[in-house]
Amino acid sequence: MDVVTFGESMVLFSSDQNLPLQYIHQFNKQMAGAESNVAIGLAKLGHRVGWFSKLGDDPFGHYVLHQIRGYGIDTSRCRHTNDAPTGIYFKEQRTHGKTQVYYYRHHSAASRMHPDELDEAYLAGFKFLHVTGITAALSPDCLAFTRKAMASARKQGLKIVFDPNVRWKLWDSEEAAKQVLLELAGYADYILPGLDEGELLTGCKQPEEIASALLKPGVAGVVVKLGSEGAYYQSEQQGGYVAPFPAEEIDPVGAGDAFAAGFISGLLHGDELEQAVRKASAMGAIAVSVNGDVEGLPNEQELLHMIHHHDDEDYQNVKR
Ligand code: KDG
Repeated sequence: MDVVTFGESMVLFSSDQNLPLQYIHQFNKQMAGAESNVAIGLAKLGHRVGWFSKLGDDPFGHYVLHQIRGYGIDTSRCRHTNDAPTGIYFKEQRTHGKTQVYYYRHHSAASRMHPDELDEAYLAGFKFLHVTGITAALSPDCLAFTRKAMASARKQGLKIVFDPNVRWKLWDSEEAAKQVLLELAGYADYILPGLDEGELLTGCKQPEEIASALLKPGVAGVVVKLGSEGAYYQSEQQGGYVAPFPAEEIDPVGAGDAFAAGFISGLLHGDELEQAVRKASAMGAIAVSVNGDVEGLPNEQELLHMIHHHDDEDYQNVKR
């Protein structure tokens, strides 16, 4: 198997009405979660993926599981519990590109993932582990679970891709987030911060400085996501900027997850870092152009078509 990831997926209620949440009277029901977004992105690109979590033994929990399983993702290690409900959240989109989320996930089923429940032997069947900093912020048990999964994956030879994915509504303080996320980054082979996250972790403002600060021994690559400015990547041997792919920003939520999926897919194909980051950027651009986290994500052929089409149009890869 190729990639395994774990984390909380929730039922998402969004609306076609561009109104403050309190005035919306019609919602669409969807499913979303950063890690399952990555899993779905990778599955759509043809990779063999596993995702697990703890879901409520409730209609929403069963809905989430069926959705993810429907993409051909292995959910065999997912658990249900009667002790807590499946998390939900609401998305308010006042104008295109301006999105607010409201979580109802405190004490949710996923926040009860316990380290004793981790199936370490299952991890051994994968090449990559993808982890986000969201899980660590859900509860002390989830933090312990995340530490154990990363340590175990490292010991068992999986490559670890870590996305800090700071969700301020989940952390008590900047200091708490920084301390935990830096610790988790220490387990990773590849670290994918956004510019703000990089600044939080390192105190540096420039992508080059952020990448250098995070590129400790054992880290194979750091990629700083720069949104509409593209991305900066760095390894021991190489570093450079990848220009953005053009995108009409409709819904930015999920762009980082699509980026991670494109990046890991590139690595699985044996791409050099730069090429993997280009795939990641293309995926991010596709994700923001569609309302919904995963609905617009491409298959392998569509992704390559987008990249080559861009090359044909004299795509300039800005390297410094
Ligand atoms: O990255 C997209 C996620 O933010 C969204 O799917 C919900 O997992 C989510 C979260 O914790 O915010």
